[in-house]
Amino acid sequence: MSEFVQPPQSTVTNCTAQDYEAAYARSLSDPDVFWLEHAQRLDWITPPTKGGEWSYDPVEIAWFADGTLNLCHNAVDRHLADKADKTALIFEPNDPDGEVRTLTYAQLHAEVVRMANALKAMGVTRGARVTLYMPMVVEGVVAMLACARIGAVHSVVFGGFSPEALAGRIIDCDSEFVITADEGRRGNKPIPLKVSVDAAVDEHDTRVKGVLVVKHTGADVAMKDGRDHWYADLASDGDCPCEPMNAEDPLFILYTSGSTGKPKGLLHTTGGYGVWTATTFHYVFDHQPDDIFWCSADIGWITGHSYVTYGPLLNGASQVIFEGVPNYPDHGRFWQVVEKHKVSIFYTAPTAIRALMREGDDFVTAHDRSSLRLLGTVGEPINPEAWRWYHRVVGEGRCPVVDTWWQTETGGVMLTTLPGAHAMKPGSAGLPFFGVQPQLVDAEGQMLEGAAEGNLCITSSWPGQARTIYGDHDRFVQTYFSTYKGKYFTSDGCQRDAQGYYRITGRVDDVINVSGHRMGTAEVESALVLHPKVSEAAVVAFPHDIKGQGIYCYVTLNAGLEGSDDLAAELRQQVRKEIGPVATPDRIHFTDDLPKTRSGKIMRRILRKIAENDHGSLGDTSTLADPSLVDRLIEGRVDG
Ligand code: 6R9
Repeated sequence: MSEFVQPPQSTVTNCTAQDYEAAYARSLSDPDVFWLEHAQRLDWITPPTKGGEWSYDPVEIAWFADGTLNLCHNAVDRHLADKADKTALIFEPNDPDGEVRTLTYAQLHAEVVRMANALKAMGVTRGARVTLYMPMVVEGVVAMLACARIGAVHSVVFGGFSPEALAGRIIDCDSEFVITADEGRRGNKPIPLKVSVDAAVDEHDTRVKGVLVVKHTGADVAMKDGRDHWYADLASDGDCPCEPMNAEDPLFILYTSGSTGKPKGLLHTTGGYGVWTATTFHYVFDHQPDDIFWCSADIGWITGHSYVTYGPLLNGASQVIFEGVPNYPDHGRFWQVVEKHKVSIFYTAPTAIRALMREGDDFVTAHDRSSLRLLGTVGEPINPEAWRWYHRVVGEGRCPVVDTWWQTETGGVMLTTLPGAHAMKPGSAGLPFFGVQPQLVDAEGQMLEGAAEGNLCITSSWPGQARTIYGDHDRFVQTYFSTYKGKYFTSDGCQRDAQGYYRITGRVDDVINVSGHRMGTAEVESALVLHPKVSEAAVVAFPHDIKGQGIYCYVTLNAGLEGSDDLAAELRQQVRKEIGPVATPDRIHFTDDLPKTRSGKIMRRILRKIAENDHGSLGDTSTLADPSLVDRLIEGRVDG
């Protein structure tokens, strides 16, 4: 059987294989002309005449620097001419019996103006940083757009972060304003957002002087006189023009949950980010006017910024905003929402796919998915097993799957197949998007040619690239441009096959070296989860007397199953079969769950420490979704 899965013959597509070849070649040979053309996807006040002006040594990056525009105008006002009555947002609440709220572009415009006026009434001015700590509701997207409208810089902090984490992010960018809600809802848990904002602001040395509170659940919350305002009290309908912004004016700051040190506030600017998200959305999701798009990411992450707020709305798309979680009230919730709103393009994370896969097919097949035509994944490597399930069961084998590799730092998709153009290879993200020049290098920075495995760098700039770390350009230079001088280093390991497809093997800090053989942890994990009883696996290194490093595997099983010595032996055999004896796991640790950040990323740092029997220095576990899991893991540690 070929490794490649052919896409279905499609009658409509934004990009054929020939189109891709020609456009990609031109994007490299003539990047300025190419991107100035694509810049025309946006409405400019002053159209740019300059393309990229950048250097990686020293690090200075600008795109379209003589252009002026406003991204809120582009996401909202611009569509009033021909799409005023088109649906922009369909809000699906946490509770399936709750009230669906649909906004046309005209209604979205009215709401954004009300929010922008409320921000002005609170004292927010052009250039001010505004921290958002919101549930996944319409007002979250509206607040981001309202900031963009008046030239304020939004910094969205995921609603699952603790008050401490929120305070750190408020202080780092010296934000004086917070937008929040009384409460959020996720599954059967209320999320006390306003209480957390109070804790962050009252117990830390912030300069916050205004807190705007959206009434969502109606929970009783304390309001501090002079500082806290109900959104409804400050909102007003009067005209609020879009502020003309330079292309290089800041649009937002977004903190990445750093594996080391304090979180980094990546800064994205207006023009380049707008062009990148508009263009990638159009091609990667093959967007057509009648599509109903749904990206399940929270606006607290870059995926929510680029493919909930900006990409879809810049393209005049109709999309679902979902407040809830995949397993409430049951594991069929995603597919029930797909059926209810006739979703045609669905974009989610591999961790969600694996979690739902383990619950069996019935939750999927109970719902009509005939509206779906395209599926996507993002956030971590997807193992071929989960890819195939997503493709075969969720997409009925009809829907192309785009496995999109990118980062907070890249602003939008960088590696993917295009749905109408390319065969797919389960487990491989695929090919570079227009203008992206990937390069694989070895540890010494030597460029590798052809089919190879190495560290993934990008050698030239692209419009959506982060410009700096807010307030710390040196750290930006150090983190991304100093390992390999003159190149952007992604910190991801990567393989390129003979067809030029890129497959991310995981962060390079996760590479295991067993007896001199390098192995991607994702590779071993992928082998483990091929076993029909395994739901998820996370593999880390531990010091090994003979081999240098040994392989320690944390394994979760499908619902209702228990680990045993026999099963451990089967799993070892499975890995030997898939990869080879060199990859044979040394230790298999059955666990009921894996430690994850609230965005669903497995926290390998913690798993490594436990595997190394070094629990004294577990570091910060406050971003864990379930902090009590750590003690259970330490107790269950497998030794010898
Ligand atoms: C968009 C987003 C970035 C890191 C990145 C990589 C991993 C993301 C991936 C993927 C394999 C994919 N990653 N997409 N790995 N295949 N399709 O997730 O941004 O939160 O900054 O994470 O996620 O390791 O370096 P961010």
